[in-house]
Amino acid sequence: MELFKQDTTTNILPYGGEVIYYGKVLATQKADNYLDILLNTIEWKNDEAVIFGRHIITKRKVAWYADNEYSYTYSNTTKHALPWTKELLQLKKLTEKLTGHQFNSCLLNLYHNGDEGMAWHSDDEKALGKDTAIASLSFGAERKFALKHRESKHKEEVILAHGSLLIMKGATQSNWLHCLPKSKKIKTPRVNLTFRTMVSNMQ
Ligand SMILES: O=C(O)CCC(=O)C(=O)O
Repeated sequence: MELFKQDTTTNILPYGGEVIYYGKVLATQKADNYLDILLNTIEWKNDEAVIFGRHIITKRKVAWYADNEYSYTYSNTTKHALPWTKELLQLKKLTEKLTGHQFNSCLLNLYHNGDEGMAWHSDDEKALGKDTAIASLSFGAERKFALKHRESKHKEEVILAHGSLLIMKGATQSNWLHCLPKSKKIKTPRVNLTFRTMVSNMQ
């Protein structure tokens, strides 16, 4: 597999966590091929959440794959993991090789266009353990990814390219929120894979 060599040592956070953006780790043609396969083979479903007693169904679609048939609860709804597809396993191995971290699950997001995004949050559910590493592979439309410190409100931004890799680790989830802002300019889809390590609440 063709890989791009990047300087992987630069932390884009000034303090309180570690976020490394590797840039493009897959050649464009390879990334195009994965995007096509992911759009067509993943069991995409609209995401659901119960917020202040209201049942919300997002336009953004999600899917959840893992080593075992884990169940995972966030936003007061429970998701059940599907077994890895061939391509997801290939991408998990690539991510593990480049980051040096191991993962046992992947939450995927499909944003059909820039009308869909993700609000400020941190991935601090109990099932993920405290401050575990989360690696994010991006395919399709380039989108801005923003981080905001919980106390100082300091912000950092990075544009996530097609075929790129980013990792959040250290105390990032404890100290920083992240989001994917909406943008009227984006007319094409983006698929994001976040590789995670579940440590509890698995059934
Ligand atoms: O799509 C992205 O890059 C962000 C995804 C995200 O924030 C998450 O899955 O927690």
